[in-house]
Amino acid sequence: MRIDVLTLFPEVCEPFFSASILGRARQAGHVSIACHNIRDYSKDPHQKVDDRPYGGGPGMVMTCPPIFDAVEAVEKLDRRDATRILLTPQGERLDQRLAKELSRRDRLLLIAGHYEGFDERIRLGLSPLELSIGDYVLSGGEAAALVLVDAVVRLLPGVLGDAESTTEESFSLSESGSPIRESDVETAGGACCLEYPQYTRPREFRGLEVPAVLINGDHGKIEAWRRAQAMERTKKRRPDLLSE
Ligand code: 6GU
Repeated sequence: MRIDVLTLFPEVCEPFFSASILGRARQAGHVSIACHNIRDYSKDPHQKVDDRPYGGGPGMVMTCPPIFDAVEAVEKLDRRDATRILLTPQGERLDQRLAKELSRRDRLLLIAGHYEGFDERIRLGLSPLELSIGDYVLSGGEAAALVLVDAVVRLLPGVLGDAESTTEESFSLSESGSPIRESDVETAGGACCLEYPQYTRPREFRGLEVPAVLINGDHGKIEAWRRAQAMERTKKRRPDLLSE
């Protein structure tokens, strides 16, 4: 997969893409990620990329020319067709199902804006998917772009080792695309979504003991305990996931 990110802050994005699992995925060649500064495509003498809204009102609006020029120039860097994605709080909410779907594309082109919004003709002319990462307002799309890239790249084949496998974790997807744990798919009634509680050494910390069932080595009992804990936790914290 190839991912290009158009942003006013490439220096903020780049270190995130170089660390940890993403950095390893790039080095191993599972994904190539490039950040591009939208300002480099501004033909304004002061490299402006925003302007005041027609009709008045507060704030500034991202202008069309630098974004169109950046999209067209960056798309030419590779022959594969890019799925264009505009990060905006008005977009469809990103979830695990959507991340999985995006992980099957050859190429993503992310556009992260700042200021009060985008000139509407960016939507009309570039026909991007519009994605949001949740119902709150960020001061720019960069943090959302980082979230999206992380969620997608870790789903690419070979990126996670066995130890980090995605099949047991919260929101792992079954074949049907519903957010249930694969390990719970056979026990249809016991489908649930949030992770069970985890413990590691030491066995006792400030008076808090590791549950005895985890130490006894009875894997059947451990499995049953984890299933019950996960169900209880999901009921309490995210009943919406069980009603789906
Ligand atoms: Cl994608 N952008 C901004 N500015 N705020 C957001 C968002 C995106 N997703 C949630 N809040």
